[in-house]
Amino acid sequence: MSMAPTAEHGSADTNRPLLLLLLLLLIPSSSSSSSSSVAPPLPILPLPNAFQLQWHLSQMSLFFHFGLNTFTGDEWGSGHVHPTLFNPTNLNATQWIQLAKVNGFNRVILTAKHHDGFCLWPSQYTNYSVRSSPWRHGTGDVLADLASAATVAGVDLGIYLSPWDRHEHCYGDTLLYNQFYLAQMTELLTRYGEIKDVFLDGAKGEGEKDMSYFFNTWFSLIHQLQPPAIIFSDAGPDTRWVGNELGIGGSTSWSVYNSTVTPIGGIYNDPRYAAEGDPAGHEWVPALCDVSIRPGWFWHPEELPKSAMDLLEIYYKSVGRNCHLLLNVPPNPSGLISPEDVQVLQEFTELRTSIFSNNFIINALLDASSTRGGGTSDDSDSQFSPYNVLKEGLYTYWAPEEYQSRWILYIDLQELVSFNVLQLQEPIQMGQRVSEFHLEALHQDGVWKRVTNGTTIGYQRLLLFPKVKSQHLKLVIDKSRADPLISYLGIYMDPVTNWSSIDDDTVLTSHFNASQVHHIITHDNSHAATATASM
Ligand code: FUL
Repeated sequence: MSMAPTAEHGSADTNRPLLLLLLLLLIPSSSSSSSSSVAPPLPILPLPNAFQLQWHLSQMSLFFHFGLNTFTGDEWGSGHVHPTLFNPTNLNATQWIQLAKVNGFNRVILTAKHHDGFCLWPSQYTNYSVRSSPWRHGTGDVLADLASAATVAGVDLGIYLSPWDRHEHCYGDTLLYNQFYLAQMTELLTRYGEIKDVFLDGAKGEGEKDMSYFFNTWFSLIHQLQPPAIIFSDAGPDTRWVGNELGIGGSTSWSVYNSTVTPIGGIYNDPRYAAEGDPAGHEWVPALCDVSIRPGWFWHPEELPKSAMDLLEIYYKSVGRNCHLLLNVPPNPSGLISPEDVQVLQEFTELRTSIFSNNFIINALLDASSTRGGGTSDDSDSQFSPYNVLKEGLYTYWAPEEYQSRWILYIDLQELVSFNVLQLQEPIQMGQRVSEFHLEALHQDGVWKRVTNGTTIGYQRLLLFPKVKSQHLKLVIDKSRADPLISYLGIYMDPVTNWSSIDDDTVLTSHFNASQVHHIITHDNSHAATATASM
């Protein structure tokens, strides 16, 4: 009896090599030491946070300027127009939201309060609001309507709460007004579900009462009440103004930035810095391009929308330059977006779809000067394969081996193709890297010629150039803050846009309305302001 266990042990020992062999056969080959995964490269700081990443991915937002100005023809209301003028007969926020959704805008921002101080929600801190209007006998709430339409459609909601308030009597008293402003902000951020964007502009009329805004207190409270909210201002904290209201980003455009160089109010000292960003910056503060589809921000009967071609040009110069496009489409006095604006947006969408749904590179053969982890050109499944640039999304990308003297992607389109647009994307969750690149094409005379070149890529770069016909292309990264990573590459034909109008460099000067002067409040010194208030 005592021998039995030993005998059993003995037989297990005899079978061990066979068992090991079986085990080895059962373990997936990827976990064998010879082909284990290579870790991704180190991200390079600064990095976007999770909410900024979502914002980048959405690319475009719609802006709705609506309020008493819609009924008076003003752009900057005086703050003394009687609220009874606000009476949209047919307001339908679902129409606004559907328009956004079907045209590829999955975020919207409403002017909850513009400079005239009139509130589109029934604020308990003022009577100057929808509650004092005849609209729905004073029971209406534009923001509530928009919030429920947005929730149903899965569109993200944002608010614009103008710091400058021409109606509120405590405006000018730093302490009282900051308290008032934060009380209104709290209403907006606690009553309407998730708020994804808070838009703060710095406009203030010339000769207006001097006072300080406690920006740091505002930012802290906004992030406390709505952690996902992206706060826009001249200088962040989450996104920055590009410096013009034409929808034009810098042809060099870093999301990397130092907000201390152009603090709120300091943008006019260095508009180029605001547009271009700073590869040596320590913060992630990407640029936003705001522009109106019409000449004014509010709807006026005598004004017409831009054309779809104009919008496409703006798209190349904003979304195509690593910026987010915030396009204003103002509802009319009936409370609807006008048919001519609806038509233009539809044509704009059709243009984008017709150009960008046909990527000529989709069946190309790809190779690279090197691939991280040493994958070969025909190993299209390797983790950092050049073939990753065909897959949408930021998390699949081509990475070269470390310590290389050149970084090149080779593209064989497998047939002669005519094209005039290059699209590039970096996996920005790893930091923004590329600072110089160019594209070459092999011409029929057997000579490689430069097709186009650029500086930054970032979330997305679109370059338009004179039409080229070729089968073989080379994307060469000439300079980069760290090993370059490319997550998407597109080659398209745009038969409608004039490349020279896109190539034209940015208008880097600030854009003023001739009759009004932007005066930006420059101070955010809570202690000083408290002291002033108590004097
Ligand atoms: C500016 C304002 O003065 C305009 O009226 C508009 O709202 C624009 C988006 O911001 O600062």
